[in-house]
Formats: sequence, C-alpha cells, structure tokens
Amino acid sequence: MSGFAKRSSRVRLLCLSSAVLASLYALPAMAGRVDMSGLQVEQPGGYDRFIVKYRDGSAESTNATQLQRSLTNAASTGVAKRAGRALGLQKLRRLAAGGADVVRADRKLDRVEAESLMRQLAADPNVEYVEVDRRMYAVLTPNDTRFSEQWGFSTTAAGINVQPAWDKSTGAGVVVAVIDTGITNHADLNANLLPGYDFISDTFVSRDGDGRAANPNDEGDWNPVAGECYLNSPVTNSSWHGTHVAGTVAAVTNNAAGVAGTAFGAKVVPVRVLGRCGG
Ligand SMILES: [Ca+2]
Ligand SMILES: [Ca+2]
Ligand SMILES: [Ca+2]
Repeated sequence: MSGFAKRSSRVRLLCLSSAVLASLYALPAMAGRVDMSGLQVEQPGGYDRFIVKYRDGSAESTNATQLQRSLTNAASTGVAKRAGRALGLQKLRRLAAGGADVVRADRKLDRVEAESLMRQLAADPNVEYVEVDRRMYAVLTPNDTRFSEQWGFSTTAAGINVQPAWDKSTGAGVVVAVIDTGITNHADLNANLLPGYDFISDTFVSRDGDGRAANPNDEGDWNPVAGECYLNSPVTNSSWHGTHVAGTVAAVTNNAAGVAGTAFGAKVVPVRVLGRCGG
C-alpha cells in the first residue's frame, strides 16, 4: 500500500466514525410509537383523552410527580405554544391491563392539535407508545336465535359487517319491492310486509285459479312432472324463493326468534311474478 492510500483510508475511517457518532447523538434514546388511527374517527367536539404508556422502569411509571411533570412538559410545548394559551394535561387513571395511563387534556383538541400533542408525548424517550383513547359505542346485536348462523352479516371477507351499519340505519322509512315468487305466511316476516300484488296471468303458472290479482301468496313453484317446463326439465320441489328473499331483506329482527333481516326497519312489498316453470 502506498503512503497516499494508507492516509486516504485512515481519513475515510475517521469520517465514517464521526458520522456514526453524529447520528447516535442526533437520535433521542428511542422515540415512542404514535398510533394515529384513532384520529381517523371523528370524536364529537374533538379529542381530549389519550393513552400514554411509559416504559417499564421509567421514573414516570412509578412516580406520580415525575409523570405529571412529563405530561405538563409535553402539553406546554407544541400545541400550547401555537394556540397561545396553556394546555392542561392530567392523568385520569392507570389501565390495569398493560400499565398505560389514560390522560385528559383540559380542552378538546382538533385533529392537528391532537396529533401534535401525541408526537410531543412520544418524543419523550421514556414513552413507549401514545394513542387516542377512543370512545366506542355498542353495536346493535339482535337476539334472533339463528343470527349466529347468518355468516353473510359477519366481518369475514364474505360478510357485509352489518352491525356497525345498523347503528346508523335499519332501513326505517324504506319500502322494498321483492319481485319474485310471492310470499308465504311467516311469523318472522308478516309484521314487515305491505300489501303486494300477483302479476302472473297464466293459471298453469300461478296455481291460484285466477289471473292478475291483489293476492301475492306463493302457491308453490314445484314441478311434479319431468319435462313440463321445457325438454327434460326436472321434477322439483317448491323454492319459496320470494319468502327467502323477503326475509333476507326485512325479517322481523330482535324478536328472539328465527333470523335477522338486513334492513329490518324497512317494509317489503311482495310482487309475485314467478311460479310454476318460472315467469
Ligand atoms: Ca293470480
Ligand atoms: Ca294470487
Ligand atoms: Ca327474527
């Protein structure tokens, strides 16, 4: 190695070690995690409660005075300076599970202020994480005995996660026409039915002995004879499809019986258009 090459690698090494040192000094011990997801949910009036977890073994985790000092320090830095007035931040209580503290500001903060406060709290190396203490609301859970079988309402990939939607609306005021095989007498449905109509004009199809009329009762769409609908059409039982669909829409719900409907506040108008051999 020539003298020049030796010098050059020593210079580079020196540069590298000072860069490493500089970056070590620049970092605070380790900033806490900030979970902003709670700010995606609008809270009435703003955000005033947060959950702060101080690291196990930190002074704040054991000493109330130190904890308050730390909270006051965070509250008086970012938000308070910008707003030009003091912000109080007090511990409400410590959570039994996990040991985090619920803290409350003395006024509601908007989203920007809340984020600023949370980042300020998390900048303290003794803080492990910060999140919004979100107000949660119970979702409507009907007591229908077969509700648990209705996987389509679930939160799985194939489900519509219906329960939070029910807290916003159950379909009251909406009228749904179910254009199908008509309707049968069903205790879990009758209360949500409006008068319907039978639009089948052919008595072979309708089985009710008349043409179009105001009675939409499903007389059954079974096929007792093979080939009666089309070449080689099968023998079938009745589908009662209109009743099934009407129940999916608006079965009587929270009546401790049967199933739940998707929009059980709505009313169904059964419209009969399908019968024996379709329609
Ligand atoms: Ca008829
Ligand atoms: Ca009829
Ligand atoms: Ca029911």
